[in-house]
Amino acid sequence: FSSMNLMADNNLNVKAPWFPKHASELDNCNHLMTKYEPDLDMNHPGFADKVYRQRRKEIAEIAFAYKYGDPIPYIEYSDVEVKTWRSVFKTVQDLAPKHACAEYRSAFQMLQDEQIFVETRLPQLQEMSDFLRKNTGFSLRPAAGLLTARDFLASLAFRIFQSTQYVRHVNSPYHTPEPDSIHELLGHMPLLADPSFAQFSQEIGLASLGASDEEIEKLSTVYWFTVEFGLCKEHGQIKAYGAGLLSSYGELLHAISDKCEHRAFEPASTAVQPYQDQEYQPIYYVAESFEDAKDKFRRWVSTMSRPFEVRFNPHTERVEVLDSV
Ligand code: TIH
Ligand code: FE2
Repeated sequence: FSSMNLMADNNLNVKAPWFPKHASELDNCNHLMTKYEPDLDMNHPGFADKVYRQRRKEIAEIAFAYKYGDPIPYIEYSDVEVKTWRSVFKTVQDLAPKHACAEYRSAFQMLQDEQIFVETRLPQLQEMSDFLRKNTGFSLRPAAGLLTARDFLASLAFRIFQSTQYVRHVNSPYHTPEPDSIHELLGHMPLLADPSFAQFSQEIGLASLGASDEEIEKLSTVYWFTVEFGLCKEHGQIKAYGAGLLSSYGELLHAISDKCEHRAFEPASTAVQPYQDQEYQPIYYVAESFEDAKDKFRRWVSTMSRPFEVRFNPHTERVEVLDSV
């Protein structure tokens, strides 16, 4: 370590909240939000379904036990789970050619060519992780449910995506307010295989390390309106790149209808736009392109107050901290 790093570390203790410096420290970044869980929320479609709740517990245990470096445990999905997957998969196959951005379509095709995306079974997180690693260096860890924004964003800094592994309830295949493996697989994974998008995701993560609570709130709002619900232009047409749109037949059709508002993506204003996560969004932000969204995002991040810079070293999977004052 250089003395500069040591100094930065000392300063950080007083100036910034703790954050992981190595990918293995993500073992401590798995705090859950207790929102919209089948055990706690009477409106959850699984609330009255004992079998479903038991299944959710089983799969959550796997995520809690997971440690850095472990292979991701294989899940034997039930017939009901595969049925849910199949019905969502088919709608995506129908809608994507017309409404998904080019980067999504091309990764989707690769996933089909490699037989990872097939109608008859859910992809396993481990095979998906291997696929991503080959394409962009991203990899996956299992998550038990919706994580706090700070923990979730921190993992992106290491090109690691924390992914749920359970399946939404069979009674609500076309929209669920909580993340599930179908959302992760069909919504997030194709774009994490795209180099430009992977870079954008990692930059949001890097910006979050050691940020204040207010800044985390802003970054997660930007994440929400881009990675989750973003639209972009392609040859003058509006296409979806947000994972929450691509995994939800219901919301995708809503987002391109005239029942919602489209605004130009502008990080400073997007970051302070309140949002809810129970229903379809009333407002969507439209980027000119990923590259343009990245440029604008970078310029905006550089106005943040953090008194140090971070740099990811892919050889060591370590984040290096550089004092910039
Ligand atoms: N609403 C999405 C779906 O039904 O697939 C899932 C989520 C997107 C964002 C948060 S949860
Ligand atoms: Fe998501």
